[in-house]
Amino acid sequence: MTNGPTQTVRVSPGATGALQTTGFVNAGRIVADGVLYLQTTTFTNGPTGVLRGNNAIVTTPVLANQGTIAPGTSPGALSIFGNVTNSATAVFEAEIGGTVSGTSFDRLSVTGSFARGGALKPVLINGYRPLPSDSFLVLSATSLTGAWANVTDGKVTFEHGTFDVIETATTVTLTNFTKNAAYTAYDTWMDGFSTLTGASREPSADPDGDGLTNVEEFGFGTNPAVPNGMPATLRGYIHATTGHYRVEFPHRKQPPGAPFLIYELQFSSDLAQWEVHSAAAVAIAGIDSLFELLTFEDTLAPPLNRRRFARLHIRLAV
Ligand SMILES: [Ca+2]
Ligand SMILES: [Ca+2]
Repeated sequence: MTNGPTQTVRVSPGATGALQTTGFVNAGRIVADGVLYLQTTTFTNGPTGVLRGNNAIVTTPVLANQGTIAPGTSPGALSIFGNVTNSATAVFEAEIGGTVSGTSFDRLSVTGSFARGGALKPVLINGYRPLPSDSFLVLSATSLTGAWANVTDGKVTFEHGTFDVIETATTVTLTNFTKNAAYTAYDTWMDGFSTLTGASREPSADPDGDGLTNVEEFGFGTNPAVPNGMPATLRGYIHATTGHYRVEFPHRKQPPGAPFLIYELQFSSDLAQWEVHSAAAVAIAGIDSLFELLTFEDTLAPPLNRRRFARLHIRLAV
């Protein structure tokens, strides 16, 4: 029996549910906000499967995880009564948005054995950035075996930076957070906008509702708390001499060899197929100490008697 990739099985708070069949493969989402009993001969959380929830999973067979175990429904505490194994594709996702266990950061408690495998994936949420002295006990089990593939020399590197991973025979704790260069630059810029707090500070957020995400505002040098007119940021035209399309936009100056922002320019003739423009800028003009105006030329040769579109993806270099 299978839970399909687009399907969700949810046990509501206060409720009890049971899966009673021979073998069961989860390819979708199982949310244990109540108590879920796995009374199957085998139970596999497949590579696309996600186990979540704020309550408990009681498993009769070994819970074979090939997918994601993510306590809470962002964030929370989940208990597993039974034994868990993790294969190479497995992910243990620990959301961290504060220092309160099971409330503002994730906690998984396993009463049996937990065989580590695959990836340990910390995720910082709601704009929260831990102090180096903060520690987060994200996993406990009666016995811990195995190892995560992405923990090296007692450290895990993830989107925002690095945690030390302190592992005992029964617990896993994340501490000594060190921010990477991209988030250091981004957060320093964001600190200049005191009205933006919590989740409004995230790179993907658009708190002023102007269609530019915060990371795009960072890349263009616009104000993330004040709506902008879009045309000011990306201008296209046909160059009088070369006859090629050109696009120009303000670009934050980067440390040589160590960019903290990635600007990816793409061209299209039909808005369906997009080509990444990999050639260097044909012109660079100074704007101020932080920004320069970059000009790129489309490779499509004249005559240009058809439509042409450009778009720009800006993301942090992590
Ligand atoms: Ca915006
Ligand atoms: Ca804005």
